[in-house]
Amino acid sequence: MKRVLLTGASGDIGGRLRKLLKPVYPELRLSDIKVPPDLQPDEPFVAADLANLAEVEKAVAGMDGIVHLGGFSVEGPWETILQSNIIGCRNLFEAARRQGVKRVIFASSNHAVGFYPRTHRIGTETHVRPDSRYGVSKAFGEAMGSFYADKHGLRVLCLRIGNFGDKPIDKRRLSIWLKPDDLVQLIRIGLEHPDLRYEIFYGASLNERAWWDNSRAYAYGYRPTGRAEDFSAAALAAQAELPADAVGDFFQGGTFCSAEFSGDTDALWD
Ligand code: 15L
Repeated sequence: MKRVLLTGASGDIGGRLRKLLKPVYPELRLSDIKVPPDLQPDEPFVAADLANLAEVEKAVAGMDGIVHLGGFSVEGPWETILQSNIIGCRNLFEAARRQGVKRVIFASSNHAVGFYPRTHRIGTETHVRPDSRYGVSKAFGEAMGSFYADKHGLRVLCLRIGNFGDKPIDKRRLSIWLKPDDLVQLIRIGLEHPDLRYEIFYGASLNERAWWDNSRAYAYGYRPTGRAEDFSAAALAAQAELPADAVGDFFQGGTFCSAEFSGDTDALWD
């Protein structure tokens, strides 16, 4: 796996990841709708609007593998989600098929399953429970990956990313934190493991408070190094400063669940 494309290279995760992936994949190509402000001379860049299939095909041409971070990365208006994450995701997979790409890593999100209560431990074989239009688009991306894997033989890994960063920043993030180095490890499994055809893994580090059964990732050799509990005192102190949120504190997706919530809070189900 030599020629790898990173979409969403100008985003928060993409901006960090491109520097971590470059030593592993020296021919790394970057793409986004806008140029990263600190683009280096040794970083090939192809601008592409994900909603434009012809542009996406140009970005994808000649690549062996794709790490697809591109799209809208939080909740947004339906029209925005539709263009970036539904049409954009379809274009990415279709461009990959047309251009003979072998593998795609799809950046899914914990928000595809955010309406599971925190009392539940879930794996990846249970049905999705999106907590937002954004979460619905991530569930769609997982389905697209499965379809292109079964129908066209593309190898696909979907990563339900928790919260990416140097440390967990509050109580919820103690359960879902993903250390940058651990994301690189997961991506390498997705791009290189010979047995991988279609899988969903959780993008989470070694979190004692995890709500997720990530045994599929472990079966492929994932050995995370980030220990969320090393940061628990600071994360819990930060949590104490946040307002209580009856819905958000009950479900795994946090504020993505409580935003626009108009259900029955007396009947929160378990
Ligand atoms: C996500 O999927 C978002 O992209 C990120 O901004 C965070 O909100 C993260 O989930 C989270 O749940 O903390």
